[in-house]
Amino acid sequence: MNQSEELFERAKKLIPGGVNSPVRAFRSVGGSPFFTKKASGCRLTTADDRELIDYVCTWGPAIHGHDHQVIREAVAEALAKGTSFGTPGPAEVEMAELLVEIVPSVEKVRMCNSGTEATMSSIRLARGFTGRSKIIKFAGCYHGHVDSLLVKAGSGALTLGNPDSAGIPESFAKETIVLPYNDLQSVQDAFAQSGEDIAAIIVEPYPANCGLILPEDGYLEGLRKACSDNGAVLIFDEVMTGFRLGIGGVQERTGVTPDLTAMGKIIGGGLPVGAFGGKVEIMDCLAPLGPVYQAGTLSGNPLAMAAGIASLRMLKDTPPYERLEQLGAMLARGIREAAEKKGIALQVPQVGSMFCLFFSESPVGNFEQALATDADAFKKVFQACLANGIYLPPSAYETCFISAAHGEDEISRTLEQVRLALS
Ligand code: HOZ
Repeated sequence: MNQSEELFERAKKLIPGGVNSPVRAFRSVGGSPFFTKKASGCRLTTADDRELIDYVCTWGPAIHGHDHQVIREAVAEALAKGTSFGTPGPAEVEMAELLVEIVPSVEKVRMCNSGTEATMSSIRLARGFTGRSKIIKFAGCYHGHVDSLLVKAGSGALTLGNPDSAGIPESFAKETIVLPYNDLQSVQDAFAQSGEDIAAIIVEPYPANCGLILPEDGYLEGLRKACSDNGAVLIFDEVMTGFRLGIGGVQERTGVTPDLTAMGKIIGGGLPVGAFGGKVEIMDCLAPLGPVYQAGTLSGNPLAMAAGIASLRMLKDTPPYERLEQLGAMLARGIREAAEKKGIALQVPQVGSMFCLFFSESPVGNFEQALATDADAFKKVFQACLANGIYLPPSAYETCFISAAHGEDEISRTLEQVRLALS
């Protein structure tokens, strides 16, 4: 037994499934997960001293690569002043100023501790603001493990075949209208039927927890119009896409402005963080100004703020996006060409530093089509790559990420291994 296997055996005795987040258990790709003892740049070092080129990037946050010196130094400086105050601190103001400056739709913002808290608080706020109860979400979109949003959800829920989690009372799920992504007619029909009750649409503007799905032309604009026409709040969950697909996320890329935005991952620079923000008249419904309650002992934590501010400042001062787009396109093109040569039906949707592998004859535009792709073929490629030093996400329904620490050498090495794995 190697070190990782030994650790996993110990973990399984004490932690359900041996992991603190289900996809990490490798259930859908087989085998036993490796344990990481350190990470630097675009590489992970396993407990068994294997080096892996990392395409998970801690599920998105590590856009600068792991253990970036600037972030490390910012955290060290903050650490010397205390780890948590339970009072407002200056870094929270700086973070708010940065987020309002960067994210087009954000006029006011509240910090929290995870993407799940950000989406959970966003829908509560939308309900409090509108006085309505129903939420529209889209099949395959994942908004963290919030009760009413774990319906036809992507990510680990989908990976493990439980897109509708147990433990959620039917009465909660009833408040969630689940519609197919990329189908505007169904949104219009839902508003025609229950418009008076619909508080919000919540959407990952580019769904990235069901593989990577891109919106058809006019789709996001159509969601915007449907909300505006019906007095509902449009919530973009940009936990994955924010600060990654351009500094202002999908809303900057597409010019479609939501009313509220859920954020996370990159804004913590690798520490636990979330935030939600948007229009002043909605945000001012939050306590202590308004009646919608939301709170957190560690919200605005000084270490997380320091890491996040350092991360955002680097993105502003030396934007990596053009280079990430080039690397992403190079990798996606290379994988497509390799599959074509071998006569393998493979779709590689890519935008900027995000991409995924869908083993399918035709492009994937929604949850049903993602489910119909060949997850076994992904499993084989995943295992072959892992055996040869390349770590792809351990699920056919997660998205791969590239960081600014990846270079052409790593991309070429990855292509070489993917070519060999595609057989
Ligand atoms: N739900 C996360 C990916 N979309 C997985 C988080 C983790 O396992 O760390």
